[in-house]
Amino acid sequence: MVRQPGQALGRRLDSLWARLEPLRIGPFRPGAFTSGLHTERTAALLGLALGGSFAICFLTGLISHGIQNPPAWFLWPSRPVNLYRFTQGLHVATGIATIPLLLAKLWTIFPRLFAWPPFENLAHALERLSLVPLVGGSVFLLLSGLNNIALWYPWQFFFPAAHYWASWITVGALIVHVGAKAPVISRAVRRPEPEPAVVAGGMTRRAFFGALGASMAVLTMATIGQTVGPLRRLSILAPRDPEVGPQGFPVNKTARSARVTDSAVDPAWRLRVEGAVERPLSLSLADLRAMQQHTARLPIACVEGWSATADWEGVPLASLLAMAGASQRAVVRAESLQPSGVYRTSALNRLHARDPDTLVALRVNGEDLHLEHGFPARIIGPNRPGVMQTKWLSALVVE
Ligand SMILES: Nc1nc2c(c(=O)[nH]1)N[C@H]1C(S)=C(S)[C@@H](COP(=O)(O)O)O[C@H]1N2
Ligand SMILES: [Mo]
Repeated sequence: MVRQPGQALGRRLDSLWARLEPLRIGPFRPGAFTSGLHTERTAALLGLALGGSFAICFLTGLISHGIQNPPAWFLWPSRPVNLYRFTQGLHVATGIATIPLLLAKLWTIFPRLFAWPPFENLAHALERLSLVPLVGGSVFLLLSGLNNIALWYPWQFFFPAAHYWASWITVGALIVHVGAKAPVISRAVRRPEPEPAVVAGGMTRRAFFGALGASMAVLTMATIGQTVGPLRRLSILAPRDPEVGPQGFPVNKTARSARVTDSAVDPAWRLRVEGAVERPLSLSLADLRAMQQHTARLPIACVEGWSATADWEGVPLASLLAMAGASQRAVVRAESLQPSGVYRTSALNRLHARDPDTLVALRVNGEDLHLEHGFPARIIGPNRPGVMQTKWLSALVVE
């Protein structure tokens, strides 16, 4: 007889589980979980909803990452003006609504943690192990994202990089998981099992899904007003109110934390236009004010999911580039007075650099820029993430 190593292992596992039988106490007991909701179908339906919300978060997250770290083939347009505001608002709102959804899914499947036998063969063990990056990654993404929009950083790592790489790991694990569960998913979706008997004090699936949907709706209403202006009064849990702050809108990164309180109000301040130009410029605030001004109504759309529209006034970047004799296809790096920090500069691709509404803004909502909003001059352009609307400009370097 040919010995089959797989079978031998299987037999040894069987006898191991049989010997461990007396240890099946507490949650390991057969019948330890009484709710009729811990079923394949409930788990599969919640899984489908999670698949949809993860797809939205992943795609909108990739867009946001791509705009800030563009690969050579990616050219983010400057129109429509509110596109990034929409994709990033959707990213954060979907992430928030996913929190109760993920909790419901984890509750539904958590008895499986105590499934007996723990695994039947190597493939089964590996499939169960793949849940570690899936569950760990999902929880990490939602928690770190939530901390980030609350501006609470109890960690040392750089949030965008950690959030980005964790998303690839999680989505990879999700694809493996969906592949492994495909038969279960199609069975659960196509042939609904009869509604399980309700245990005393238990919930029906309809009530469970109703409560879940209600909590997702309430969380969304309590936060979405940070980007959907008319709902801002309902948004009691939103970290930002888009109408509160100097000159009527919020501040991200204060002048003090950027260490520009002295340099920004120094009368010797000049805006340099340099790099690949025919005529380098050095302009005082009076010079800039004397130039032809242009107004544009544009949002600040922060990566943290809040946004606020304002009326901006200043010199079109394109005018300055033309004055300095830069190429029509110029790519520009905006530098600020801020001595250090990842967001002290930002890049303007050729579409953003030549859009007529991309401004070196001097005024907002009818007043000179408040120091917190970037006095003496800042970049404001259509369809740009907030982090790229560089405040306290010092130089425009043409590349
Ligand atoms: N120099 C500099 N500019 C910056 C930042 C920064 O950290 N440094 N933060 C940006 C971010 S994250 C946002 S959302 C907007 C906010 O602009 P506001 O404070 O005028 O609303 O400014 C951007 N400009
Ligand atoms: Mo931001």
